[in-house]
Amino acid sequence: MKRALLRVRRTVSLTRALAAAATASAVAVASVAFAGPPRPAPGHDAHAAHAAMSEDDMRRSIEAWFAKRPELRGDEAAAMLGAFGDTVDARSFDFDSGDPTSDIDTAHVFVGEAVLWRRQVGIHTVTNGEDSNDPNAGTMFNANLNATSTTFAFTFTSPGVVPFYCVPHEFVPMKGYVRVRESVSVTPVGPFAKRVGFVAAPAPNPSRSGFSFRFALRDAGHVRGDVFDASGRAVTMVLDRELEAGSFASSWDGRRRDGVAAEPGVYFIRLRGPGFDESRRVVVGR
Ligand SMILES: [Cu+2]
Repeated sequence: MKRALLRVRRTVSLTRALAAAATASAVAVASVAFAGPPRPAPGHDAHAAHAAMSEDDMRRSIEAWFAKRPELRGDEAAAMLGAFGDTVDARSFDFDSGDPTSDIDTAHVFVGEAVLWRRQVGIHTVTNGEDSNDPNAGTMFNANLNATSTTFAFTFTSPGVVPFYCVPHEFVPMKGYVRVRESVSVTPVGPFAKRVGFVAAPAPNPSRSGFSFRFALRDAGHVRGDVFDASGRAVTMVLDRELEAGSFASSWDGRRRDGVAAEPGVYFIRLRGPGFDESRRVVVGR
């Protein structure tokens, strides 16, 4: 959310705020029919409506919600042990996953990865669903985010788009999406070769449409493949799983974590497993 909006919000009169509340409700009800990202944010007057909502009002709306749908924190303990595919910050009136162009952000993970929500300020919930009219609201996860519960993590196990929102701020709207993609497949192609790690360089190279490569494990273990750009920034993850000893084929489709094609340029595919940690240079062509 743009900072300027917060400033505007503080100057709006109560009368205007109440009018905006009515508009915001209408917008929220109308929007139920349109599932899936990305959608333009409704009128920013909705923020004004929430200037009129006291902290007690918010607490009451959260309590009423949890009386209807119990808190559901999911497999947080397990998620805490792993790396997070993406993080979402809960700010005053929005969820921010780092997209500066939109008030309604999308977090990106692969199947098996967790999203970590972090409370920056305020009292919120992290509730799955488009809004409280969604029959599935709060059935997958439904967690408090406040001064005592400052983080929430959830591991996504199937591909798709999962909407989420904040109960006391649903009409702002304070919401977002998690897009869950299948990680690139790994295919066993034979017994262990002469060496571990890369056994066939990424090809074709350069390429505009992705790179295939082969690797081998002498011992069973965890293999992680990541793609970095020339300046060392992580671009995406290509594999992250337990494998038996043997030879395998895998690939990078030339896309970033968010599914957008990587810019032309130099990248490195880094492969880490039992007894190896090596990188191969690839060029995404124009
Ligand atoms: Cu909120």
